[in-house]
Amino acid sequence: RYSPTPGDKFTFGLWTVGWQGRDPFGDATRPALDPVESVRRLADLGAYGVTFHDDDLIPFGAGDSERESLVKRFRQALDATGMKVPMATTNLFTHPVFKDGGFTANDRDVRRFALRKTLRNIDLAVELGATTYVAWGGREGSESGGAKDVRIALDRMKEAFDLLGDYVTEQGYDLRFAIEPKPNEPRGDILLPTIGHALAFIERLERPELVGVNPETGHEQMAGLNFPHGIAQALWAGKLFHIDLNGQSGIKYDQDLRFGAGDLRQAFWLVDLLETAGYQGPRHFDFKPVRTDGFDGVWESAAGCMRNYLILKERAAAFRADPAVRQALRDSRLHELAQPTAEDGLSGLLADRDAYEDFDVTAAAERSMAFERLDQLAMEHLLAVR
Ligand code: 3MF
Ligand code: MG
Ligand code: MG
Ligand code: MG
Repeated sequence: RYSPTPGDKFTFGLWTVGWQGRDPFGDATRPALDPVESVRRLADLGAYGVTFHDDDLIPFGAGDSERESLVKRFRQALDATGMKVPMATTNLFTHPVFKDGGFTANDRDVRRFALRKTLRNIDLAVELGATTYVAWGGREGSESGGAKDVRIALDRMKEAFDLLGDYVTEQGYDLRFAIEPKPNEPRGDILLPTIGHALAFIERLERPELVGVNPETGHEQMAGLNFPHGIAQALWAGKLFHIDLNGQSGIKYDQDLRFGAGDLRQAFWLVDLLETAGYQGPRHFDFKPVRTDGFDGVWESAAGCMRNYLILKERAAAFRADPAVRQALRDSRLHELAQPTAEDGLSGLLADRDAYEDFDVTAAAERSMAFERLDQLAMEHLLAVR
């Protein structure tokens, strides 16, 4: 029970279990982890695949022969375990050259380098079978008002995604991009800070069909937003290409707790949403095993992410199947929300005296929405007491 299998499509970034515990105030608390070891351990735990930044696999600045042999070893581990690489991404934030950004650095040379670094890793991503390429612009932003002309920076951001879209189209790659929004950290303010900003940006691109979003639980919650609501809008727009699942307790630094920690209620509604909306993509965990723990905690928390997802999936299904919940949903008139407001059209609406002239506003105002009963039932299913 609650044991993951590859069919659950759970994936992990190499940088998650591989995080050594370095933070702004402290050094590493764990030794480096060999990507091959991560692949093996995650396969043993029941994961479907792994994802990586170019630099997670091949150290920044490595020569061609080192690169080749590292990729070969990695590919052998994938073949031996059956693990997949559904997504890859570029590190445009660690090296000091990216201190003012990659695609929107004021320094043009840096922007050209960032694009070339990305294009190079796209080739590898496709070779390894990835169909999604994530772009988190962690350094695209500023700490002060005059340092970035945001309108011009967005022109440069658009230019970058248009070029990337040209490249995959010219190469005939089956690869789509997913922008990962984040409000701040490491920059004071980051461009495309939320799901909504990213969705609006995408529609201005030359090939909007190639670009969607990769929202992360904690990133939206750092902005005080409701993650399931943001995911629902991304689904509604047909743009949920990928997702970063983790845990966050309120508006503070990016905690990257294991999935299920932090805001448990939002985690419940999120799993309910993903499972009922028919989301087919990987359930990707982008978390950091707490730096207080050794490797015991690393593998414990990786297993915990998957286990918690499966527990919540079971709880959400029990909630949906409960006849009392079905009645409560009717009492709360969710079925009415699903009806068009004016299927009779504008003329029908204008001619309908019941809609306005004869409408009993007082009676309608007095009808209870009965939401408290519904939410109590959800809580009791979440706590497994029903
Ligand atoms: C930072 C992140 C990133 C992105 C990663 C994938 C290092 O807060 O979430 O993780 O997820 O770059 O694109
Ligand atoms: Mg993050
Ligand atoms: Mg995070
Ligand atoms: Mg992330």
